[in-house]
Amino acid sequence: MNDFTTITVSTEERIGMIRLNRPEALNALNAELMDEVVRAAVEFDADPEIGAILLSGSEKAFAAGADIKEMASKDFAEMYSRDWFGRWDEFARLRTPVVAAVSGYALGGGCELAMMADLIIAGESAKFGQPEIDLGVIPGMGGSQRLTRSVGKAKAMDMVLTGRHIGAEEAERIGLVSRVVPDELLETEAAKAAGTIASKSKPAAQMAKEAVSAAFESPLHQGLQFERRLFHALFSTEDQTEGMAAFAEKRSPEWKHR
Ligand code: CO8
Repeated sequence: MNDFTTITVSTEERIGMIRLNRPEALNALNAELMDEVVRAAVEFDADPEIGAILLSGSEKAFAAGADIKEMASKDFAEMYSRDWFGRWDEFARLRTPVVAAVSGYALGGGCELAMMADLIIAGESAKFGQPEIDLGVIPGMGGSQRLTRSVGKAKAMDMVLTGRHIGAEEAERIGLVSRVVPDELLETEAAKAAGTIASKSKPAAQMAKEAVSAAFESPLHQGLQFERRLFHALFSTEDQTEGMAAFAEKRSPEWKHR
């Protein structure tokens, strides 16, 4: 996993780290970057030694959107027949929990990519927005759907129709991000959160992600039924026995499945 040109990839303990690295374009998402991020993430997802994936950008930009220069001359037939950017769905379907560390601009596709992560940890400088309207288009990587489910109609309409950027504090207030931390602590705090997730029982963490994700995609009664079935299923794992025994014995659990 080292033949990448638009990202850098590394591992630290049980965390798979992917850093967007196109500084000349503020990490704008082009087709090559999408292929590389998806390839690296899918490899981490299949690696039993990895318990969480950490996605980050640079100090100035997580990602300033889809690459406008790459898209500008395309026509409908090409966008449609190549299902432009459809591969991001593979990233959204990862089973390993994903933490996004966002500082600077997370605009358009950058905001949408962050929203594919399970936790967004933002530095105080983070700016989120869906400014596609100013390019004569609309969000195309989930902005009208995931954003609306996360923050509700009022704020989603405001962002998608006006294109205004919101700061980290507002993003946390409306439920778009999980936590805001000082910029200088972003990397450490995001790695700490990813490390905490990676230290849990892996089947429990994967099922927790699956269950919360189901709330996004199904009616309440189906989501509740799905959650309950997953909960039942976890009683077939050694980690359930160990976790509950450790609680009763007032000690830390030793997970068998990580
Ligand atoms: N695409 C391509 N290049 C970009 C992008 C981008 N999205 N953003 C910045 N760049 C480039 C600039 O062109 C510039 O390059 P150069 O030096 O060669 O001129 C370099 O990055 C630095 O940018 P700026 O000089 O503009 O930096 P500033 O600090 O002045 O401004 C901003 C930073 C405000 C972030 C500004 O760059 C900007 O407004 N960028 C565009 C933001 C935007 O509109 N994003 C939405 C793009 S559309 C989208 O994301 C749709 C997603 C869905 C696609 C789904 C398809 C199915």
